[in-house]
Amino acid sequence: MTHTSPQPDSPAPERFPVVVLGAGPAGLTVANALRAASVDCLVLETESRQFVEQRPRAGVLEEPVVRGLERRGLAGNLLRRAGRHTACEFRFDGAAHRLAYADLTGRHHFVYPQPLLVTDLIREYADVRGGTLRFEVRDVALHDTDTDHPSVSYVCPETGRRRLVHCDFVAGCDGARGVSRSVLTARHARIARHDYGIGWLALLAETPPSADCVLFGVHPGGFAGQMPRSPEVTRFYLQCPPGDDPENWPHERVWSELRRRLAAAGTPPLAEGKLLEKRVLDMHDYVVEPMAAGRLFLAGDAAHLTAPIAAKGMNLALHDAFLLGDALVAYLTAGDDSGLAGYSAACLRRVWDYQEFSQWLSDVYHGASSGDPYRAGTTLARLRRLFASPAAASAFVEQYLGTADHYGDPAGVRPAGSGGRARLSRARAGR
Ligand code: RFL
Repeated sequence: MTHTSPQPDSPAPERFPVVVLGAGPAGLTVANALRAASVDCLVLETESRQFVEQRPRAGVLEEPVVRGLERRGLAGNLLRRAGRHTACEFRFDGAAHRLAYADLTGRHHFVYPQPLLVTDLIREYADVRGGTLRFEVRDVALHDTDTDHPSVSYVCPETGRRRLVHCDFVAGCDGARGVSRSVLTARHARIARHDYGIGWLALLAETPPSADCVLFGVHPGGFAGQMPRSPEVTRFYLQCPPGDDPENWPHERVWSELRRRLAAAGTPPLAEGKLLEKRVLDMHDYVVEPMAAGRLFLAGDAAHLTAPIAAKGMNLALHDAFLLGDALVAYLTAGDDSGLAGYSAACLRRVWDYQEFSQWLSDVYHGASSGDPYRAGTTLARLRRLFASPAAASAFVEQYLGTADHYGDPAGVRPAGSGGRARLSRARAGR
């Protein structure tokens, strides 16, 4: 919420050039970019450090994203420890069909669990680059983001008192359940939503993966997926009715459905293990457009959600963060506002492309179980085409790996000094 007249009971308001909401992949990457350029910022996070460093979520990273992290000095551990995926496998009609994308393109995916990346980014920002980060803050509120003197207030966990922080910019990286999105959508932006009408039971199991790559089981009984996370832990998905109760899925039912839907001749049996996480995701997407207004810039899940169908959410969050971090640095160190002016449009080109890919892939995953013989037939036609036509395979792989070069300059900003401070007001009006 934007309150025009905050009434904090903090005795001494603070000041930082940038307040970043959220210590997820997006917020921490923006914050690290700022600290690398000696720009001060404050990261506010509602959860504890331990919680965000252990929250299991994504694991598949595109090569261009890893290169982006590497260029910013943020990929040391990742490059040492991440797995490399060079293929994925579709299982349908009782057979396994391997798509060896590295052979086609020379490119691969990295597999690095999100909690490890978040741990690395926090350590680099707070412990190495000396950035300020406050965990477990409550009741975060944004103020005056339409003006050039915005501020953020929050309730301090230690004292229970509201504190006020003045700033030049707010980076809203507070995820799908944060507060910054509603500030934009209340007056400045529209939100486009898509509901797939499908649930996925998301599972983490204490077991090694049963194949060296991602498995997609396209089965009349429903989609099933296997995503390796580490030698000890594997993520699985099972299509289920939206809103289903995870308690409807006891251990035996989970493993027998996974075995049934991922069955393929000549493949090793699934290795069963203890289920560490079991939750139902109602598959939906949204996009906030534009992603910025005034002095508030959204990044990551705060601005757009892609259901984990194509493993794109964390990748998009990091693409946004690269653009936003570089744009803020260019403005705050050299008065160049071109990156900020073009930020939303630059992000949204990729966001919409990935949304379209998720939809396409959802049709493939869920067509066979739709109960509609027409959809089932076209799904199988798409799948067969992937393995019969090199052109179809290349088009799929380009989107799957995020390697298309038509999104523009990944740095997103002109060299510092090529723009002018005077343009920020035009940019604000134009968004
Ligand atoms: P995050 O990671 O949610 O971080 C936002 C942070 O903000 C905090 N917060 C606040 N902080 C301050 N003030 C407030 N008012 C706040 N409200 C909330 C939150 O506690 C949190 O720490 O968002 P970010 O940085 O945009 O990153 C997005 C990614 O986390 C997300 O897109 C991915 O996890 C999505 N995703 C996947 N993405 C991939 O690219 N590849 C994958 O393989 C993949 N698998 C997945 C996924 C998401 C999943 N879930 C959550 C549905 C698998 C699953 C199961």
